[in-house]
This record gives sequence, C-alpha cells and structure tokens, in this order.
Amino acid sequence: QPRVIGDTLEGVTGIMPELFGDGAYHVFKQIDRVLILACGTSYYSGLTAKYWIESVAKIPVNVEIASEYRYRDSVPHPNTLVVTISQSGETADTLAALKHARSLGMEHTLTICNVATSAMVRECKLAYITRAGVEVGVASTKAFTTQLAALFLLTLSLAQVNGLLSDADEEAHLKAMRHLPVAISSVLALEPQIIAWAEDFARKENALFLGRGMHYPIALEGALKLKEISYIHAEAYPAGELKHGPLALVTEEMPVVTIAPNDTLIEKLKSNMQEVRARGGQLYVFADVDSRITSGEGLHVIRLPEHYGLLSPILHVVSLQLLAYHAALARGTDVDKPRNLAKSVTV
Ligand code: F1P
Repeated sequence: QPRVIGDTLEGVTGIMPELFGDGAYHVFKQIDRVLILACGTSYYSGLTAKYWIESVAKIPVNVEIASEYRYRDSVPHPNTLVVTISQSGETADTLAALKHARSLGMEHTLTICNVATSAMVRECKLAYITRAGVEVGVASTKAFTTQLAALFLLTLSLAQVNGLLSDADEEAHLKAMRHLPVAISSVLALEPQIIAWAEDFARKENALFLGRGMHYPIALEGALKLKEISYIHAEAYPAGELKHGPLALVTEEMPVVTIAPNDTLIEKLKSNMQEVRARGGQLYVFADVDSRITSGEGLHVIRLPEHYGLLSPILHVVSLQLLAYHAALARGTDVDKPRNLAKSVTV
C-alpha cells in the first residue's frame, strides 16, 4: 500500500481537474451536487468522500448503494456529477445504476476505477484510473486506499474550481498526501500488536466496530473485511448510535473495536467507550499516538502515528485490514478466496 499510494502522487505537481480527464474543468464548473454510486468496499470509500467533499468543497453529496439505486423513485438533478467507484469496473449493479442515472438526464459521469479497459471506463465521460493495479485477493484492500487517495484529489479539485483552495492549502494537502507512504509504513509496523489482538478475535463469533464522523465509514469497512475473510459476524455503528440499540448486544464476550483518532469528536467517543465498559464489553481501541486514552481493565489500545487530519481514514483502515487478515489466518480461512464471493459480481 505504501507503494501504490506513492504511485498515486507520482507526476502530480499540483491539483487540477484534468487529473480526472480532458474536459473535467468544464464539467466541475457546471455541477452543484455529487451523486456517488458503488457497491461493497467501494461504497464505503464513497461514504468517506462525502465527508471530505462536503467539508472542503462545500458541495452536497449523496452516496447510494448501487444495487438499490435504480429500484426507487429518486429526484434527478441535472447539474449532478455522477461518480461511480469500482475496483473491477465490471460490477453489474454499479453499471446498471450508472445507466439509470443517465436515463434520468444526469449526463456528467466520472468513474474511479482500477482497470482502464473496463466497461465502467468506457461508459463514463471522465475517468480516474487508480494506481492499485489488480488486487490479488477478492476482498478489496489496496483498491480501497487508492480509491480514497483519488477521492481526496477529487475533493481538492472540486474545491479549487469553486475557489475554495488557496495555494497554501493546496501545498499543505499535497505534502500530507506525499507523506502517506511513510505514515502507512508506520501502521504496518504495528503488525505484531495487531496479531496479538487477532488471536483473541479468532476465538469470537461476533464483533462490533465503532467510529464517528469520517471514521464511521472506516468502521463499516473494518467490519466488512472481518466478515468477508474470517467469517466472524461483525457490525459497525456510529458510536453515538450505541445507546439507540446495539448496546443491548454488549457483554464480556463482545469485542468492540473503536477507531479513536485524536480529532474533534474524541471526547464524545470517550463517553461512548464508557458506555461499553460499564457493561463489561472488551474495547479494542485504535488510537492515535496523541489521543489521550490509556489502556486498563477491558480497554486495550494500539497507537497509530500522530493524528493525520483529513487523511486519517487512510491510515486507520490499514490497521483494520491487518486485524481482519490476521484473524482470518488464525482461523485458517482462505484470505484470498473467501467462500461464496467473486472478484467481480457481473450478474
Ligand atoms: C464491489 C465488491 C467489492 C468486494 C468484492 C465484491 O466490487 O463489493 O467491494 O471486495 O470483490 O464486489 P467493485 O465494484 O469495487 O469491483
């Protein structure tokens, strides 16, 4: 992942809409909302992008599960940028959702995809080919982080076209992106600690994942990875939702993975963690080195590098991918070919 994220930035000397294809500037100038269509892991990268685009580029974003989108009456808006996200570019549901959006009169289409020769790239007017190359396994990992890197570049491009990206901001964001390979390597170096946790998880049948803000989609992705490759039942919730239902599931037998970056939501998250502890739940917290959380009875902490701002989801998801991977290895499942799943779902 450090390499493919590094490759994403290769040759990028500045933010420009043309990173997304010829004519992107004119399209980005015309649109005033974004509709993201995707399935599975790609859907979660879209959910993360919603936080980025709305806060940085100030454009409203709707993220739809592609397999559902065409089956309801939605209200089309002509000045929409329709963004499909797909590692394979062949997912039938996402292609059908794209065609449905077009049939509703939404003609500005962009795909973020791993495969340049895919149907998705042929169908969309604009395209960004991630630098992930082909994923070895069925479950998406480096495709996810490179999709996020591409979506962050898209966020910055949209902000620039809207006059919301100063030169200083552009430089700071690009600097942070260029440093990502080093930061991801520091997360990969946490592997021995994550293996110790994974051995506990491998003995469980259920797990909860909690996140807040832009780390909520990362919690969803962490839960999906665990389900896909280790077959442990896992659900993710925004931490504030605990008290509206999932708290009933918390017992000493329930590991609760919590993503706890040192951001503005940390104090709220700590009170959610307290709700879990009070019921005897076991907390497994991925904090940042500067998050003020100390381990104790029922509270295990692994610390990532210092808080990485808007790009923090890209670091945190790598730790969750490692957790799922090692839980799967400990259970002896085939991490590359999970049962019942296909690399690309073309029907
Ligand atoms: C969507 C997806 C993947 C998942 C698996 C099945 O694929 O749900 O996220 O890992 O491969 O398909 P894609 O549209 O991103 O290729």
